[in-house]
Amino acid sequence: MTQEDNCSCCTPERPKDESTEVSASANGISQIASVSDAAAIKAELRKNVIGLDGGPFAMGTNDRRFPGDGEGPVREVTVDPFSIARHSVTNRQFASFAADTGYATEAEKFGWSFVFHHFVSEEVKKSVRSAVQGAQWWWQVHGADWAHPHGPDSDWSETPDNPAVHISWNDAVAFADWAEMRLPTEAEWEFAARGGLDGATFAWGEELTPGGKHMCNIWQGDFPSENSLEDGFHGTAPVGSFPENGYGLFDVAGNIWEWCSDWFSATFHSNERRVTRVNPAGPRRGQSKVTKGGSYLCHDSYCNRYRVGARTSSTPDSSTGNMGFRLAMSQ
Ligand SMILES: [Ca+2]
Ligand SMILES: [Cu+2]
Repeated sequence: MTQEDNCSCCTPERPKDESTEVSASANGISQIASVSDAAAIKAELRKNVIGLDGGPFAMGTNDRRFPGDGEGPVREVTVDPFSIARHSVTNRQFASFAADTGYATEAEKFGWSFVFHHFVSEEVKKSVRSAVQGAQWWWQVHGADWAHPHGPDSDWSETPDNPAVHISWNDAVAFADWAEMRLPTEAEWEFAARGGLDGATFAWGEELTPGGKHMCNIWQGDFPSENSLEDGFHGTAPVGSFPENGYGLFDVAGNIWEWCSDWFSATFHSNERRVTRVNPAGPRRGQSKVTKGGSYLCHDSYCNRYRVGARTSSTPDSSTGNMGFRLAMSQ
């Protein structure tokens, strides 16, 4: 498996020639007994949002470390009022959707997803045949999907309040449709994540660990071999484990990458005359979708994309153990 994308450290993509296997699915469905009923979860999702007034803000950064990401230039962008979830969709919430609809995610249809090597059990290791070139810590694990986040011998119900992962962009949209909500645009996501701080590096200010306090779930130690766990978490943390930002949003930095609705381009937004700065929604078409926030695998030594203006992307059918989503609504 090859991986030419320059941010494969963050989120590898599904190969283009991949064909779907017979669904190994139905695994999520077996959990019906312990799953809350759909109407209650939908009500919970719509209730657990923050209404924001929108307005102008400075979007992006002029950081030059990842030129292929197109973080810059910093530009004034205006968004209309909208509402956004305080935290990403959890395993418990996704289980309710899967049980209610019988929806099979793309990881289930393809029969595999990317799992970080530390989380694969000795037993499952024996069946792993492939890792991502240039990002050997990402293993192709058969039977890994949202319901089996570390592979077939793991189960979502062990971590019900952790963010649902191995969710492709297409899966996230299907969930949003079910909830009668939507994905945020990148501009909305970043407006909300900034929490009212103007042009700050992080969602809480300029210092990564103010007063020595960990503000998000990222990697400490030597990536990708040794995680010293100073923030308390190796993989995903339950949503809301770290302080909320100025608008009351949790985990906008680290934990998991979150999908936005926009197609990704590194340059589209830089042409002031040709693109709108009011409610921008990205290019009309593209190859990959924007993701924001960074994940539990980000470490300053190779990837500090937990900065609030950072971004990367992945193809809409890709899934990994560090990608999920949060929902938004128009007002
Ligand atoms: Ca961590
Ligand atoms: Cu990263």
